[in-house]
Parts: sequence; C-alpha cells; structure tokens
Amino acid sequence: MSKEREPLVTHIFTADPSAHVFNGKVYVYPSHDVPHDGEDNDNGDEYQMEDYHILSMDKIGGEVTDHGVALSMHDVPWVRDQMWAPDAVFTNDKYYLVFPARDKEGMFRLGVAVSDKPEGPFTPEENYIEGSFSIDPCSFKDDDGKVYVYFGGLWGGQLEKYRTGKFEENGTEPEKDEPAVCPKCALMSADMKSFAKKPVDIQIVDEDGKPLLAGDEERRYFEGPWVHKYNGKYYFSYSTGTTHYICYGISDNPYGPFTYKGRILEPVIGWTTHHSIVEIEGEWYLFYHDCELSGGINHRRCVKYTKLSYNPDGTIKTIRPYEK
Ligand code: FUB
Repeated sequence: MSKEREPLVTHIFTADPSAHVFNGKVYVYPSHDVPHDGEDNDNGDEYQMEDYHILSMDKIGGEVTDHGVALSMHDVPWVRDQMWAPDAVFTNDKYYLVFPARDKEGMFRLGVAVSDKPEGPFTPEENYIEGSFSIDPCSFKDDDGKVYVYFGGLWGGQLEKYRTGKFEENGTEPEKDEPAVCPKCALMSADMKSFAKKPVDIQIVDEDGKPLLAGDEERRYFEGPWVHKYNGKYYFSYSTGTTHYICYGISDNPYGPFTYKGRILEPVIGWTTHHSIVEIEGEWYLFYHDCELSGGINHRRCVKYTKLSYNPDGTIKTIRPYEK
C-alpha cells in the first residue's frame, strides 16, 4: 500500500511525476532515474534516463503497480538520450505521452507517443514535434477539449538559448534586472502530432502586473511547469530551480499572464524539485519527488504524494514536506 510522503515505489528510482485520473484509477507518469557513479553538473548530464515506466493505483493510498517499460529511447527513431520529465493526456479516445529528450544532435526536443491504454505501451511518432525545443512538457486539456503544451527549462534544458527566437549556442540568462526568461505554451493540433500555433511566452507577473525579473530567483520560472484549473481559474505552477521552491501564479486565461501568488512546496532533499497537482475523488493532491530513498543522491530520486489544500480565497497552502 502507498502512504503519503513516502516513496511510491522503491524498486526503481523515479522522478518528475505527472499524475492523472484515468478510468477512475490514479496513473503516474514519472521519469525513470538510472543509477550511475558519474558526477553532477549544471548541464544535468547526471540525468541519464532511458525509458518510462507508468505507475498506477486503483485508488489513492492503494497498492502501486509498475506496468513495466512503456516506451524506451531505443524505440524512438529521433532520440539520442536523456528521456526526461513526461506528461500524458487523454484525447481523441487515445492516451498520448508527451516527452522531452535529446535528438541526435544533442538538442532537447518534445516528442509524442500514443497508446489505447493509459499504461501503454506507447508507439512513438517517427520525428519530434516540428518547432519544439527545451524540456518538461505539461499537456493540459482544457474544458473545451483544446490541449496546450507548456514547456521549458533553464540550463540543461536549454531554454535561455532561445531568447532571440532561435537557438543561440552561447545564449545566456538575462541580466538580473531584466525580465526573466519565460516558459512557453503551444496549442496542439487536434491529432496531437504538431503545434497548431507557434509557442508563445507565458508571463509570470507580480501583484503590480510587472514581469518577474531574472534576479528574482525566489520567484522566477526555472523548469517543471504544471497547469491545473480550480474554481474556473488557471493555476500555473513551476520550480524555481536554484532556490528549490515550487511556486505558482493564477490567471483567467490559459495563456496568462499569471499573477504570482506564492509557494506550494518548500525545498525537498536533493537539487531538483518537480511536481503535479491532481484532483482525486474530490480531494487535491501534490505529487512530487525528493532524494530521500538514495540518501540525497541528486539523480536517484523517488516520487511521493501528499494532500494539497486551498484557502477560501483560492490561494494554495504552502506544504513543508518533512513537517508532520
Ligand atoms: O529529470 C530531469 C530534470 O530534472 C527534469 O526535466 C527537471 O524538471 C528536473 O526535475
């Protein structure tokens, strides 16, 4: 049986959980960390994932099933390595896995794979989504059926190298007093094979409507976007990377701007923090990871979940992951 704030599974290392309810069951789409003895660096070379395993529970707190390899990098023609944080969406009566990986030239791209079952196995498209770049896709389906993919990550995720609109090998983050690099959002085509529109910037603004600055590392976007809806509002949540928080903003529009509202999760054990938010039988849950299972090794992470709650004004109560 699974328990709140304990590793969901211990037989493999897992990270970056995207959780969904499909057919009344809880499905978790995590990264699958590969243990090795290599060093960490700012490029994320330690995250050497090769495949995806989908996890499920009949109900929250239930026994966890590992459905085995749902997609391997060896089966995706365009992928060289580093299959990082995936997400999944149900549309067209099919399940689509949306995932990032490095292409044969070492550029991060986003790919799509399809299955009739939420646990896969997934059949990948021959090529990555044309015009895609960077990492951490969140595939959000709105109430009108439109699917948006939010994505982007700094440093290893290469997002700051696209500031001019095209890839610049030596691209850097803006100066500290300039607006921060924005995450991106693209509307997906109905067949889920391409971007219906070019990706646009997602602005995260302060209470005065000003974009957060690059030097505002406690609040600015780094990686790991997630979008959910609560009481008709769009919530955009993300990791601040260098300061290790999960923060969020709220908007009336899926394209934002999102007004910064606060922290959802205080730092966990390990450098990265990455999450998803899902409603299960009328209660809200945060799925996240830390490195507790490996004693703090950054690339040997474990997925956990805990309850999440809202204040009457719609703001989210901050979670302190090790406070009982
Ligand atoms: O798992 C590899 C990377 O670490 C993800 O893409 C980031 O969000 C961070 O969790």
